[in-house]
Amino acid sequence: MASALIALGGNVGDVRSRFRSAIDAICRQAQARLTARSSDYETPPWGGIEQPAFINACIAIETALAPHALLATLLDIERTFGRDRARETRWGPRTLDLDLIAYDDIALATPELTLPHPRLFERAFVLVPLVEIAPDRVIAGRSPREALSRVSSDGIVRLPDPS
Ligand code: A4P
Ligand code: MG
Repeated sequence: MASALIALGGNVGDVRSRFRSAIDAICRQAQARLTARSSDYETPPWGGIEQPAFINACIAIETALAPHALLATLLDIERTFGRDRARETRWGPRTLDLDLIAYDDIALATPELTLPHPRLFERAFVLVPLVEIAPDRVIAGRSPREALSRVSSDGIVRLPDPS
């Protein structure tokens, strides 16, 4: 089994309940066991496009799938939950975004998949939930805790757990 970190994001519709269903789908379809789940966070939109706030979270799983198969499963689940890449703009609004942040210690750069995720260390909306579940995991020689200390997390709010 391999250990993978996945970032979840979305800003259209009921994102928090979609996260719950998507995490169930990941465990089923990726032959995976959930080993950690962060809180949900409300985060200001990143990327310079005016749009509603996002909800972001991170999970850790143990999976039997290889990296490309895991990515294909994540893209499939995005589609199941209403994502239509043909209609969206880069960094614009979306129902569900699933990014593979890290997979064991594997580093690779193929047209479909780059590991670790190339924009991870610039994004407080990924690092804040990641610090909650894996503060000291070494990813490309850095830890989420150290990386977060170098970016602004202004405006990021931890949401209470749903009752
Ligand atoms: N791809 C390559 N490597 C990976 C990887 N490690 N994980 C490829 C996932 N996908 C990977 O994905 C485009 C392609 O990247 C995939 O088909 C896959 O083959 P995408 O999700 O459509 O990415 P994108 O929108 O073109 O770019 P990027 O940088 O991944 O954007 P995001 O992460 O999708 O950004 N602000 C806040 N606060 N919170 C957010 O969640 N999200 C976005 C969207 C913008 N602003 C945000 C947020
Ligand atoms: Mg993505």
